[in-house]
Amino acid sequence: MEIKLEANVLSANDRIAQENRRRLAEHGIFCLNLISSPGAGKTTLLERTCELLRGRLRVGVIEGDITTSLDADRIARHGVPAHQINTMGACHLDARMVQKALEKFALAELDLLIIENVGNLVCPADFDLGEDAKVVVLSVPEGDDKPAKYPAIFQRSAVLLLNKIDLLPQSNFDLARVRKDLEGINPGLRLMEVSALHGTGLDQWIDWLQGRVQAKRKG
Ligand SMILES: Nc1nc2c(ncn2[C@@H]2O[C@H](COP(=O)(O)OP(=O)(O)O)[C@@H](O)[C@H]2O)c(=O)[nH]1
Ligand SMILES: [Mg+2]
Repeated sequence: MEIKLEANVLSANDRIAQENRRRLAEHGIFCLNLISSPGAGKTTLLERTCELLRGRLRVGVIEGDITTSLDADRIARHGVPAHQINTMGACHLDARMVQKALEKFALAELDLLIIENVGNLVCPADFDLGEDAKVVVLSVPEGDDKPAKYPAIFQRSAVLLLNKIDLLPQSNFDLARVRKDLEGINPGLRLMEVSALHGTGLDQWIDWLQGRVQAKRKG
């Protein structure tokens, strides 16, 4: 019974996610669902991304948090349209929340929409929001065992941003172990080593974004 209910909730979510996907495609907008544990550096990465794409791509951001508009405020300071969703306790965003948030954007004026999901490596993996791709952020202090322990999100993502690479010298994080585990989980996953704080390794991320936005425009 419990399983059936979950299946129904997920299929209702998938229907709305498809509507979101159609809506975004009409405007040629490339959309990402950014997922990590709390504190991995999602908002810092988005702030850097907004700075680096200024004058190149028109970016919009949806921020998901249980409460507060702290993250949307951080993004808005960069002159980028940002809307906050408060889930009031829910551990993930769902497609309906995103559908409502889309109303607040001038979609004709966007090339790229990034959705920062609620900080959590588990539930967000199961909910399609209508994005083109999921991007997972893992940070060095979280430990090298996380892909093995939470494989679903690593399996379903197109890119892994390994953030806080500046902290590698002070940690026992084993990058070779992560690469080996990922070969079993998702050999196609693009791993990019970055430091959002220091702005290192972000060229490949910006190139990837620009390439995907261009491909989406051509449709
Ligand atoms: N050392 C280091 N700290 C970082 C880096 N990126 C983010 N942080 C810090 O990690 C903390 C959490 O960052 P935040 O962007 O709010 O993470 P979020 O919860 O995933 O959105 C903040 O104190 C950031 O300054 C990084 O590349 N290196
Ligand atoms: Mg954040």
